[in-house]
Amino acid sequence: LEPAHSFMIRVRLPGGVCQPDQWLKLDELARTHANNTLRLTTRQTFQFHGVLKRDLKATMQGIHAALLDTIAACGDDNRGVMATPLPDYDAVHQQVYPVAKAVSDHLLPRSRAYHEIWLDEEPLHKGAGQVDENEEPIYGKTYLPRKFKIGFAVPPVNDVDIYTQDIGFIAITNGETLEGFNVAVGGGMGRTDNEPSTYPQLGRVIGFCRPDQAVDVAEKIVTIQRDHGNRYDRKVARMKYTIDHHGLDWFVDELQERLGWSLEAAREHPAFETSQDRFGWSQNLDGTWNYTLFVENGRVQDTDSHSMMTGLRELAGMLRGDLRITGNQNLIVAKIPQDQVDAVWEILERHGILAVTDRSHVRRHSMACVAFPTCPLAMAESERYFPHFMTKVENLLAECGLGDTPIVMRMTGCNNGCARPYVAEVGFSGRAPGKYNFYLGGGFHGQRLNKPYMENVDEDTILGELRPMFERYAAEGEAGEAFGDFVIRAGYISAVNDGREFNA
Ligand code: SRM
Ligand code: SF4
Repeated sequence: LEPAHSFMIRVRLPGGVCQPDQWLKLDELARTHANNTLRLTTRQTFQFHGVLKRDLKATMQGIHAALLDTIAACGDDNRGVMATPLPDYDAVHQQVYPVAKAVSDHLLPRSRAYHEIWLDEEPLHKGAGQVDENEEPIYGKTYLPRKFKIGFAVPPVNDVDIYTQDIGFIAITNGETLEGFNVAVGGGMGRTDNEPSTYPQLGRVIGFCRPDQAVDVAEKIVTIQRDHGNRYDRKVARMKYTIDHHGLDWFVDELQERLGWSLEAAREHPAFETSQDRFGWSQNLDGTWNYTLFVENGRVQDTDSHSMMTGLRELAGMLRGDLRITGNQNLIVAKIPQDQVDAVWEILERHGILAVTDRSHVRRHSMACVAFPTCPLAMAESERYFPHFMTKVENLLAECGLGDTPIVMRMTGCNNGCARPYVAEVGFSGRAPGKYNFYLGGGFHGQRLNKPYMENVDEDTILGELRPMFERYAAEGEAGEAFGDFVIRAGYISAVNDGREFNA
């Protein structure tokens, strides 16, 4: 008998844009081969959980039938490329999205192994799965030392946490025209507990490139990391360590040499204001509408209180627009024609989806990673526990007179940082069942790292610590002052603008 091993499958979906017929196919696969849920991820794509080994191939072929794939969604290569999905900035989005897609396509592994293994393509030569150096002009035979991540942000919205990406492209616009991108390099979240040589880091801006130069810039940066990243110790193999080890000046020189030209000086852009999604209705330039839904921790499913999975299936079946997954695990029903607005609203209402969207600011500014029961690296609960924890935080905020204050809170089940907790104003990472490291002082719009405040503490301790901070914030916080800024000004924690200060 074949063992009932079960697997997670992650779809590749650059920029999070999904057509309604693709949604319908993925929904069908989730019901036939996975655990009846779709999981929207922090990198704007779908994960299936609980796919049995014997169903793997059928699921992969089903994903292929939806004109999607899972190539490079995992592995030591360039992962899913993120892009601000805001359709109501449509003129700019329409120019940024194709660049993000082009970078994603260009950095795909060229090997046909995926097609040979999953789609029954005839092996070209050698055995299935072998890599020929000539087939992989960018990655070579041994690929990258570690995973690699790229994002595109459109200021003032930092909904892709641009400074946490290995390469962050920040759109520079002139009115509705995209002029190019400021390029930030060397961001990343992953760290290891009790290993001070590891730390989260923020990307640093090294210059400006035009839209038609972005693919070249991305490729050359990837090759620097390929050639100079640490291949001996995976814990310090991400590009942030390569840059910190050799120095930013060395990196810029190396890039210039590989490009054969220099980046221009970085340009001014409107300040980032938020890392969150704009919930509710917004209108596009062409008169179509978008509705951004809060999907708690990205889990699309039917529950006792709502039938989100069924409702979104019904919606995808009639929608003449598209569906966009945000970097905050939420969903935008996008480009809804005027004559479908009432029908979309009726479906969302009838399935109880609107009621789930209408939650407190603090909850809608929150994210939790998957963790138990599917993540093999989890040390504590995250997705299943965080909603209960958030209810306690909401109550505490109300008791402290802070009402519906937005605070960015994020939780992960281990130190890897899949919900980007180290740029949250308040972050948690699991240490053991019921125990978390507690971080404070991140920037409201992802501009600053937080710092370890307490280690290995339980819920009572966390809430006990937060109460006096919230009370002081209510009494002493200045107008418009974010909680993450307040805890620094009030002396609870020091500011971390460079990851090398995180463990200090
Ligand atoms: Fe992640 C590994 C889930 C975004 C840093 N991540 C994993 C694995 C695959 C566990 C494993 O290796 O066996 C998790 C699967 C759990 C499950 O049951 O589904 C997992 N990561 C996720 C997702 C689904 C979290 C979520 O709740 O949405 C996100 C999927 C993103 C996607 O669609 O591609 C996810 N992971 C991230 C992010 C956030 C981001 O990329 O913006 C990070 C931090 C950013 C970064 O990479 O610096 C992240 N995941 C990691 C790491 C640590 C990497 C490091 O540099 O140390 C691991 C473990 C590893 O690579 O060794 C990891
Ligand atoms: Fe798993 Fe840790 Fe990532 Fe959470 S942060 S999904 S527990 S690897």
